[in-house]
Amino acid sequence: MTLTKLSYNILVFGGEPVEKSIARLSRFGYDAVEFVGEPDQYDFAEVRALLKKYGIRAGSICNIWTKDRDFTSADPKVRENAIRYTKATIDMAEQIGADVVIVAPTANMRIVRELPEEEEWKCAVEGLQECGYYAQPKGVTLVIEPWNRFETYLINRLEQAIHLAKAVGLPNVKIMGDLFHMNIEEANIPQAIRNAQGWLVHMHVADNQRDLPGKGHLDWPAIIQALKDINFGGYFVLEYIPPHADPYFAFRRAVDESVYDEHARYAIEFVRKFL
Ligand code: LER
Ligand code: MN
Repeated sequence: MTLTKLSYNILVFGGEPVEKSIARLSRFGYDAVEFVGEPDQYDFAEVRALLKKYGIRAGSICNIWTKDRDFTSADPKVRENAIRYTKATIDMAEQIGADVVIVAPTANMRIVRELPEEEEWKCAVEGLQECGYYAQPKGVTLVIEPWNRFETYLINRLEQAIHLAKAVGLPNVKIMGDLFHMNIEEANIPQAIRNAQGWLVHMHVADNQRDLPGKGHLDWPAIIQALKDINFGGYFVLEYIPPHADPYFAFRRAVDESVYDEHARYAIEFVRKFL
């Protein structure tokens, strides 16, 4: 496991001007930035210039899976929109120099199946294949993110994400783990990480209740050891999300900037103790 890909999802900085987020992460020693998957909200040339100015790189893009962006919706227009949207975020990745885009096969918080199981699976596989092919020449890897059962019914555990990635069958379609979701859905987090060797290339990092690492009861030495054992080399992305039923609420809320500073400082100090 390397220390060269420590990153932070700026979704949690409440939609402040992007320069503030980039400057903050650079100031506290992060290597990369995880951007919000809303291509229309960024000026790519400005982002490139800011990354250069603050000496930090773009790592990944956290796509936002609203109701109208859903690979397995019963509505073909919504399915097409998920593909169109994902391609736009892949373009964004290429434009700002990020090499990872996070994907999910259902809208966030859709917990009821809409299509017959076989058809749904076909839509998920074919939709991700189309996006995966599109991402290949741009040097972008798609990572499937499992969410807990209250945010999706379809892919809740790493092994299910691997099953889907295998069905997609492209070298640039892999999986990620989010420790908050894993704490709810995996029987044994370190074992799930070890079982995902070769597929697990990206992490979202929070404690059991989605607070900063070290503020809850996850077994950090065991988790970090498992990542070291599989030689994890992907982005290790802090994703602190405030306690709210809608995870995207973090993007809409605004708190005093000193709170964001304190979070970013605390998180990197905590993580560095283990690496
Ligand atoms: C995002 O990374 C996430 O973990 C979800 O809960 C919401 O998209
Ligand atoms: Mn996540």
